[in-house]
Amino acid sequence: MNLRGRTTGRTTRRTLGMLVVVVVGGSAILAGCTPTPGTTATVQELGLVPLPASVEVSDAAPFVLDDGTRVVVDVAAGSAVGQEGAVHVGELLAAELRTPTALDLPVETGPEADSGAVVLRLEPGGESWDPDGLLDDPAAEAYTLEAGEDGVVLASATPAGLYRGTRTLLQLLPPEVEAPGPVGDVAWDVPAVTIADEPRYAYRGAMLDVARRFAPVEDVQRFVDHLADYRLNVLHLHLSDDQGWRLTVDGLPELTEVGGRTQEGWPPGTGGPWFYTPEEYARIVEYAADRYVTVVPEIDGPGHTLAAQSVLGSLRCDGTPGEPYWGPEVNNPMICSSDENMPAVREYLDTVLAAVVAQNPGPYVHLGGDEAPSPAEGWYENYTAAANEIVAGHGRTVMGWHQWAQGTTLPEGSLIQYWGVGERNRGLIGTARETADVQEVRAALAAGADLVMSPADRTYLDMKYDDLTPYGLEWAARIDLERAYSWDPETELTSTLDPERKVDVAGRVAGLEAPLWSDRSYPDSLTHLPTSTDEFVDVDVYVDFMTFPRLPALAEVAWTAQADRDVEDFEARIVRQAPRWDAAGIGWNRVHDVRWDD
Ligand code: TNX
Repeated sequence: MNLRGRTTGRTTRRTLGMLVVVVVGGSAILAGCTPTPGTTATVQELGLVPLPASVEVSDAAPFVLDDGTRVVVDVAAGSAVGQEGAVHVGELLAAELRTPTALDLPVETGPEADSGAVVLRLEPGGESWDPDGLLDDPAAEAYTLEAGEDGVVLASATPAGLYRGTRTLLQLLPPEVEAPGPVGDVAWDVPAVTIADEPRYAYRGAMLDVARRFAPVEDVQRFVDHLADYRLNVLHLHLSDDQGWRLTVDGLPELTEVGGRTQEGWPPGTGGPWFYTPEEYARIVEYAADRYVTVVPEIDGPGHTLAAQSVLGSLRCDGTPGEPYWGPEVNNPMICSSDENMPAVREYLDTVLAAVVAQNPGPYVHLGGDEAPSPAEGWYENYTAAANEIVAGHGRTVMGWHQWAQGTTLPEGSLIQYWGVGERNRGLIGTARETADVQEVRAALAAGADLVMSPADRTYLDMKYDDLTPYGLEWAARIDLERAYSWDPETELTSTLDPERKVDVAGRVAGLEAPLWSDRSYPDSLTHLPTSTDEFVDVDVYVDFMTFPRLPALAEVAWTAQADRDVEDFEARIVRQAPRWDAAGIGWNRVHDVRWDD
């Protein structure tokens, strides 16, 4: 029986991992509840996504935001960094609420107000928390939220936890809270609830491929908003590929001068420039940091490097630069990382990775490593060894796609991103025919790396949903909402045929990431290649359509305990998110596997 979100009278209660079930007269109710009918919303009707760890709804009066409401930031505890962050979270929340409500909502610091306030309280315990630290502790983002007639109290030991709690608070308010301008005639009610919440995984991300299709700063910020609204905390940017180079590199200005002139399907002369100046990139990093979203920059190699090869002849064995590339192929020739050519490759990596580190305060540097056809023994290993050493030398943590684990020099504590197709890999796990994907994951774990799960047939946001999806690809799967939702990162590498055959990932899954590649951001994407750049839709149109509603589903996979997830319950809650997307002007896909009108 599904107890989730069930109304049991005056109080609806579900508590992570400790549901106390009492069977009365043949039907299960939750202990502590009085089974009398009431008008109180059920947890399901609140429509929170991701579902918090514990939600109690009471039939007490709601808190109503009005002219007298203040935002009070209580920073009696905490480090200087924590206090500064908490004030900042309070200011951000007040600014977001002022837009639709047109209320004053002054922000004050100091001890808690008696009533009529939204209080953000920094609690002791987060003194060693570092906004640029590793994402390895889910408890760092835990928060509690209590709302009642007198006010709202949101508490956490870190500003990141406070910020996550503010996203839940916004979801408790009416959908109009997402509107970009003032909305009249709305009762700005927060229902009386008690929430205690903490994510399942510490690393919860999405990736944007700005190399195949460039996204201007405003569009990247819009994507960050999408992530932040669903309590995700990582923005992985795929900054270089065959078709373009988007990050400026001190000492190698040609990389963006030339590499910023192409994107996939857009040859030189069709527009641009398509790269982030240092100021623009800093704006992205700051915007993300304000929302406690860590930017993970990726410089792909040794494959996916035709853009670099088109300006640096030293990366090719014949010493002459190649042509700029804007075609659709993958598996193109890799950097010439023969023993003889490694000094040149090393110089390139030193220069590029220094620029990456200088522009990214976060702890991770993603080095790519996918789809690199190595023509000779040792080339791939030469490249990974040099890159690993340089990143470690900067005190940063290496990330790579799972092929990166082929190198023998993976530093302990690296993060390896698994992007295999579950349906192709799982049946063979633990047999003599186990796939290279799975063997590479085993090598990564043996080297002391942890995993970020991005199985392509679950998490790839560039896969079509179904027949009706105009954009994207389908090589991994068609991913409808249920397919995105109904899987478990902990058993993704367990055989479908025999649960004894598995990769032991216990304690080694850092989290998950949903990559949005942008190889095909135009309609009829499977039947033809574009003959004109007019065929492309705006980046935000592509992003919104492919992201909603799947990103919220994946955010719940990352946030909510497996035992608390149920696809029917999720569908009942996600339909309540749709009016919020409408209010925010998000061009979401009304996927047919959900009854949106219910
Ligand atoms: C595979 S996933 C790729 C990308 C493509 C993507 C398209 C991965 C690490 N490599 O180069 O953009 O498929 O779905």
